[in-house]
Amino acid sequence: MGDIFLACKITKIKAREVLDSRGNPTVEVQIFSKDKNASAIVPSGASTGIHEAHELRDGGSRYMGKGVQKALKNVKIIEKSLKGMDACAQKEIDNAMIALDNTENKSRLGANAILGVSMAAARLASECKKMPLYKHIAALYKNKRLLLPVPFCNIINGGKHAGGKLRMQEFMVVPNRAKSFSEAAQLVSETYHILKGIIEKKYGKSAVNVGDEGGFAPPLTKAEEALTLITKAINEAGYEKKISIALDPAASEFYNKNSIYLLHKQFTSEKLAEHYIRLSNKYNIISIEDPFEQDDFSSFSALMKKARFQIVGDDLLVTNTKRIISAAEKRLCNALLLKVNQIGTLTESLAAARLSMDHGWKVMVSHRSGETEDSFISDLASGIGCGQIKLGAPCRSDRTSKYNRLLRIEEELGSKARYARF
Ligand code: 2PG
Ligand code: MG
Repeated sequence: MGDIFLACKITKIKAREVLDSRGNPTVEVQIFSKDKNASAIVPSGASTGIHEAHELRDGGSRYMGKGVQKALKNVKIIEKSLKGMDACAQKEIDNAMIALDNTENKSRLGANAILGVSMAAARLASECKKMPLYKHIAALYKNKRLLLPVPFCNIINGGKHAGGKLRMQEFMVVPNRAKSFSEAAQLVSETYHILKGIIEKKYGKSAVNVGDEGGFAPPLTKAEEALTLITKAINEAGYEKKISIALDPAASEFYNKNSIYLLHKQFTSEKLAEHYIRLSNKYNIISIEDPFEQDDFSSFSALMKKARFQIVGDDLLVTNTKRIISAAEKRLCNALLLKVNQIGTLTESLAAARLSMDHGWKVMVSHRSGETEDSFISDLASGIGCGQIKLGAPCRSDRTSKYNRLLRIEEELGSKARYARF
């Protein structure tokens, strides 16, 4: 035990500015022990919830104001208080940063500075313990049941992630009846390519350019059009018994202050709820995320009473235990979307997952629209055994890095690998 402690002692923390999948700067943190080092890169959202932890950007003209030099300086401040600590002591590390920041939303040091350190520490700890990251996370979470998650794969991009008129943000295929993660990846990839052919035939070559999460962004206006295309692709692929559909409308983005939701036409929240139910009956939709604006609680609670699909809270919950407690009391949803950068530390992310599971909710680990080659979330989802992960399309390295990491985890687990069911 003493040896492990010595090997995991943090000797240096370095941070650098690197680029994310949209070409914007983000924070990479590298943590060193005597003879090892590990890095992590922080993702970034576009349709961010107003209650998320603070992402510190420099302002000014450099990188159109999006530089992260201030966050890098703050990593230096963090380094002073973490040097000498054990990288395996995730809770102590994260609590020390939370105390140092001492704000409600991590606005002093920046959630991007703090999260980079938190994730890199977990990786260094896993190196020191000579175990894969997912096993280290499973140990932190006290989970004995490793599980390859069902991927929620966003193959038509709308809203803020694409340039068209389609206001709902994400149209996902869910291979929930595959037998393994590798089969799931195959089903999704084939369906994606068949969808490409269908879109190209109908709308021309430029319609298969992709949005921020690797999904296609054809010139559509209504959700129904996207759902019809996807259903056609699933059927042509012959996977109607193995693949379902999920949506993330990201409704905070098309809500106006007069309580109106602006899709291809105006919807009151009651009409929008009816719209979701109709779509779910017609198209085999099993999950809808953020169906309403982040503080439109009464609409969430009304839909929960009627819906048979899973209702996921993203902007609604922002991976924040306070919002989870209040949403559970009010029965606003039945699943947490877990995004590490919404809250800013691994420890708090794990607490959010635990609390949600204790309430009988499902947990879906999620990427951000601004991603990198870092596949941390694949280990996170497998380690906590939550059974669901939201990825983009099986296209572009920022997205496929997560698929590929899950394929490797499955291979590594061999006969012990188990794929979740939905
Ligand atoms: C979402 C995410 C990820 P963003 O709304 O769920 O798909 O988008 O990272 O832009 O918030
Ligand atoms: Mg969302």
